[in-house]
Amino acid sequence: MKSIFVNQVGFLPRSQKKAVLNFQCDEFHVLDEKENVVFTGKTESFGQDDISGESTYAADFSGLTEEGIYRIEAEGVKSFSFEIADNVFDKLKHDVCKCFYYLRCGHGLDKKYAGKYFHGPCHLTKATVYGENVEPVDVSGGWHDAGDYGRYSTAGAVAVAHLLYAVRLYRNFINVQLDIPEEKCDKGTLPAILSETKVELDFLMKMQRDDGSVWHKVTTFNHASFIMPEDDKDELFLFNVSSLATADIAAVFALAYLVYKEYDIAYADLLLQKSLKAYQWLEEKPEPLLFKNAEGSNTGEYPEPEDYSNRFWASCALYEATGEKKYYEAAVGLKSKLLDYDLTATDKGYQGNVFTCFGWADVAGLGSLSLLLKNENSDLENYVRKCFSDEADRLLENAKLNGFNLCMKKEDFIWGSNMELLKYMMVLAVADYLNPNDNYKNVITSGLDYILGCNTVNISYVTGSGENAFKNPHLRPTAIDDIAEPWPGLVSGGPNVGLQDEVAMSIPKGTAPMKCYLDRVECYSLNEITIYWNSALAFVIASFYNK
Ligand code: G3I
Ligand code: 9MR
Ligand code: ZN
Repeated sequence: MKSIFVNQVGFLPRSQKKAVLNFQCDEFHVLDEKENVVFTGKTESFGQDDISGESTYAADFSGLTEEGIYRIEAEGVKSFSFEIADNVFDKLKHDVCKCFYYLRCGHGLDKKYAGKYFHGPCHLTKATVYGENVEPVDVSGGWHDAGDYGRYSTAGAVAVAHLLYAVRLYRNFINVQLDIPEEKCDKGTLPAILSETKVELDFLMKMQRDDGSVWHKVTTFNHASFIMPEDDKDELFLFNVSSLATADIAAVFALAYLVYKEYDIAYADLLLQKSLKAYQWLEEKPEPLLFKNAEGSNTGEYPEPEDYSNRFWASCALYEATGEKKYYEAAVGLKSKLLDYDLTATDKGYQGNVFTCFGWADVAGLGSLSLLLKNENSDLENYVRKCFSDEADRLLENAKLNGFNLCMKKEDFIWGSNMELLKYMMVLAVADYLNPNDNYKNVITSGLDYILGCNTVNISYVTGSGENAFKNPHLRPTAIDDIAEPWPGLVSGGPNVGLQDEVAMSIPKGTAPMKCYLDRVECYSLNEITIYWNSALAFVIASFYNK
């Protein structure tokens, strides 16, 4: 079928603007709302690539800078509409951040703030410490992880970190308005985004044991069936502590200390104290304590093969927070371990430079951000600066290999491929922060174009953003709440060649990576949502507000 793929939200007036066609044409036109031709251009043929499986033709209309709502037309084929405006991403920014509120666990969602998506209190019972004969523990609160109702420490720490590093690097991001309860009652105390991250930080504090270690997760023994959160009454379990969770919590609390101390010194001090306690536990237990699901339990595992990147992040974050040399030295030691691992491991969960990784497992990139923010010209800081510029160069090269100017390769189309892309866009944003460069900006723009509809399934991967946005996330409440559309701002996991659920398996093997996607509620391996996919997009959008 002849199609024109375009970002269905739109473009900033001065940014690169392009659509991608899968057919040849003499000329393409940009039409305004009254169907007047406001721009005419010729396409550039790329040929076929191995991620889209299509012959592609790029239609560049960067020269159109006037604000308005438009479509692309060529040979009678029309694209979905898009906007050019200075505030084109304002709604997206709001929606993507508001999702954390909708995912809150505990006291329920109020109609006043959640509208028709309100629900009753959930998961307030105390959790049984799995395999131990001790008193059950109150770990209420925080955010549901995803389409399931689990709450996982490493995933939560990383999502909070994306948001807090965004606040630190891109100061304007702090002004995002969210219409959440705290924005009304704490006005003047905390900016809304920090009220929202505090919800998760408060929960993560409860996940820490008295000895400083941190439980890996709290979930029911098996995933709930498709029921509302308030109806999920199964026993909650706190599963084993891990050095992964303990290190991530040490890191994110140290980071949060630096952010919250401007607003609430008592809360910031508490965060630092708990961070130090977690770190002390890690010092006393230098061997990795990894995580495996308890026999028979099927909730998210978030397994990692080593804990070096987690310990590296913790050391860098505490170094930034305290200035104590011992943390810097620990980070230098962990740098060597990470390099050895990078050279020898066969089960690496990342492509590219390990010191620029921002995922739920590989978190050394977050440590690198703490070093960059320390900004004292140390050897390690200069080393990670170079890592960002090397990795950004690799990504610019990737973008030349397909017709979408997309910095992904076929290996990146795994479960949560949209996050693989968003992590790369974060790297490019950091590289651009360090050394502003239009090439970085253009590849970030192409990445956002892809997320918002410039892809071969012609779908925007953010609910409520774009004429043809996905509508059927694997998300328990929206699957059963009788409301036609999910709330806006959710990021889909996206195409995955692994086809790891039953309905995904209906996609023929060998289908082009970009097309391995279905907007089906059953497809947890293609169409789930999670907090750390939303937070990664929030970081990227924040980078656009760097004024
Ligand atoms: O590390 C390997 C890499 O070496 C290999 O080349 C590549 C291709 O096969 O796979 C990589 O592993 C992938 C791994 O993520 C690390 O990225 C696995 O295939 C992939 O199955 C795994 O997916 C994770 C999924 O859980 C299953 O474990 C997703 O990243 C992760 O986001 C997702 O998380 C779930 C939680 O468990 C439960 N809550 C919902 C959440 C989102 O779906
Ligand atoms: O709904 C679950 C989703 O959140 C997880 O990412 C996924 C992998 O852990 O598992 C989903 O639950 C499925 C379960 O694993 C197998 N039975 C079907 C469940 C979804 O309907
Ligand atoms: Zn809940």
